[in-house]
Amino acid sequence: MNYKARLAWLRGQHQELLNRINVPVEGNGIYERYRYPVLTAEHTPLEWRYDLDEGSNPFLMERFGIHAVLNPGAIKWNGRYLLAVRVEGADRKSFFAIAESPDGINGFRFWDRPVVLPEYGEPATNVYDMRLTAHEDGWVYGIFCVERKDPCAGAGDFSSAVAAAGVARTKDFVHWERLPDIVSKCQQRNVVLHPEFVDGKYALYTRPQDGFIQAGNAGGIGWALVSSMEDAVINGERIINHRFYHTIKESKNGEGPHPLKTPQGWLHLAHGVRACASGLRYVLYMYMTSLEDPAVVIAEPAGLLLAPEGDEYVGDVMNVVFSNGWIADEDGRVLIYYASSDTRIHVAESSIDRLVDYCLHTEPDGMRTALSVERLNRLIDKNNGKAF
Ligand code: BGC
Ligand code: BMA
Repeated sequence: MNYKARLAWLRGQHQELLNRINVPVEGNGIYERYRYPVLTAEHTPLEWRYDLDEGSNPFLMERFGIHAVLNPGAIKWNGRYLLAVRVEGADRKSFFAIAESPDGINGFRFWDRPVVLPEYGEPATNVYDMRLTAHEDGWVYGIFCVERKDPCAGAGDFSSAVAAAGVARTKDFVHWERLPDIVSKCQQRNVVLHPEFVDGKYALYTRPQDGFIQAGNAGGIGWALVSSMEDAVINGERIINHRFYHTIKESKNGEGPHPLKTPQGWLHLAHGVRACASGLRYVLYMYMTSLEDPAVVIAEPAGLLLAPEGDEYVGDVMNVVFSNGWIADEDGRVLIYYASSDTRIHVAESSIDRLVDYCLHTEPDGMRTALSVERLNRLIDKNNGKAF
């Protein structure tokens, strides 16, 4: 194809993708997935990927490869649905970019430019997985993972890294004020800011880790109060949602987006990881905490809420679903944004009522097979109109 024909073809393909209307797929009653991803690498603007000057790019080839879009923070902002997307280039570095949709499902479009995030301290090699929180102090905070090479890595070790929680805040999603990284004795990758003050302090969900990959002795979703976000120091955190042998969160777990407040308690979405022959398997699960004390778990349905299905299994990092963004609408609709296999972004729709029902009326894990069979028999008996 010559330059002009190829450009017309590229623009046509891009528009067709951007204008595709999504359709819900009936499912398990807890939520409905939508058939198509809401964002893929191909949704990024052509101006980001191509040099559109025939003189300097006669073959109209990609000059800035974009490989994946994943793990977005999410927020409803002035009636618009915004995602703070992790965009990963062909060079494996990721950065944040805002994508906007009028209804949260269709028509997601990237803003013209990626987020320019000011640096803090030793410049990061990578940043990813931003959680957005509109805090009652009036700022919108983005907390994200900041990854740097481990300064203690031996010669020839190009994998050891140190993960810390970076903090930035904004009022318009264009200008971001970078605050100091959160100081913590452990490595931290999944830190989430609770939207309300607790005892006059900022409350953080944390995920202390012994190393970059291994949860080690630490592990579990932690809870810590800090006096300021301008120099946040975690002095002591306690685990509020534990890992457990032979569950979907045996190896690791971490808070997803910040919890949603409901009259019955706080709804939490998290990821659980277990190891298997094909590597680490990431799934989503839920739990609920008390309104009086968001650090006290009041319900946790057995097992997973959402695992990869069909095409979702395939991608850069197989067998992964991950979520760090959801939006609760004024009418009770909940949009759960999740990425599959670290490659593309999907949405599943539910409601506050349904998720509360799921959490409060789905039985917890008995942690051993015999109790699972008892639980199943209780349900079968109920369905047969019998009681024990
Ligand atoms: C990757 C993340 C991943 C982490 C732990 C990082 O280098 O960018 O996507 O979660 O390693 O495996
Ligand atoms: C991590 C996360 C995500 C990623 C997942 C699977 O630990 O922080 O960035 O989706 O691994 O690779």
